[in-house]
Amino acid sequence: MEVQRVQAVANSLALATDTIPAEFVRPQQEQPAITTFRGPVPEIPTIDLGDPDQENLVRSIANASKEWGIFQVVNHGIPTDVISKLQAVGREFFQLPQEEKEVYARPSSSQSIEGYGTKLQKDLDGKKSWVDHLFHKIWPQTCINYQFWPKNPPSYREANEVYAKYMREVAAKLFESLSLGLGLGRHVLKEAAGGEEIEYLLKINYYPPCPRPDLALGVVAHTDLSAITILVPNEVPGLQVLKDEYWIDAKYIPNALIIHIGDQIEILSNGIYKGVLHRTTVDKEKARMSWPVFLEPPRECVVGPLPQLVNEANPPKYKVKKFKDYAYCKLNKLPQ
Ligand SMILES: O=C(O)CCC(=O)C(=O)O
Repeated sequence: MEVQRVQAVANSLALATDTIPAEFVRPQQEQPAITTFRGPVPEIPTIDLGDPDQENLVRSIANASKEWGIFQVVNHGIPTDVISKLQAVGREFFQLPQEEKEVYARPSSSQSIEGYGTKLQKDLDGKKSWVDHLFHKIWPQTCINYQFWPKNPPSYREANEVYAKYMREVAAKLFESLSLGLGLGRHVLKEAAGGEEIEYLLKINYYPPCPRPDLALGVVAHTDLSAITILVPNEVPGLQVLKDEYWIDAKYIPNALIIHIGDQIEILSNGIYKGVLHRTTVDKEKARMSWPVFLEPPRECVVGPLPQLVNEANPPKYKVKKFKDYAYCKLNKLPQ
């Protein structure tokens, strides 16, 4: 079956058009023009990861994860040129002719999410999202399938390997602070999420310019399946988070990383930390891109509320289950 890519749909629309195919028009209760909050709003916290005051850093990360489930980090230690190269090679991949990108298409028979693609299922209401993507794992080495790493541009592999190396240090620091913020030992949370076997799944989102950004959505509202997600955006804003029932825009901060608390940290912390509900809007003139890395427990890892955080006054709020079973239910929209 030939899958139509959103990038091809966008290219086929006449330049001056102000319509999009009906399957991309979201129902009114989701349309960004109607549902985005346009008043004074509190800002997603920005945290200095280089803060020498360790207690302050832990407190800031814990508070942001309790109140927001999302924060931006600056002074994270990843050099600017490492991030720029990651972005440049991803951008070049999406600029390749369609048939070159299709070489990396996710095989329809595949059990894995890896590869170039477009969300195949329509939503329950029959609607589609204005975004294409490329998924591949970047760590640990034993999980990597280079079949899905573009060979063009030739520096794609090196740029991703260098980014993965630096990004792992950021991940380690986040896990430690989150663990200390729960009053636990610094290694507890990372070990519970799979330790050295945690899988780092990179996704590149490509949101083509859209003639009706008021009606369409990129990625629809969801929380992440991951433990933590570490995201690099390009300069085109579009990420929105639900805070106190309002959809609010995330500010673009050059060179900052956006950290999402995912479902697995919410579960391990027995709901003390919150997985953030988020979605993306698209732009009329510019392509938006983002590079989330989902830090996921290995498939067989059993995840449930940490016993240290559960007692009579705080009974477990979540089931204990293997990550693969949690993922299956989530992806198939089944109750957990
Ligand atoms: O593009 C973004 O900022 C968010 C992407 C996202 O939420 C996703 O790919 O799951």
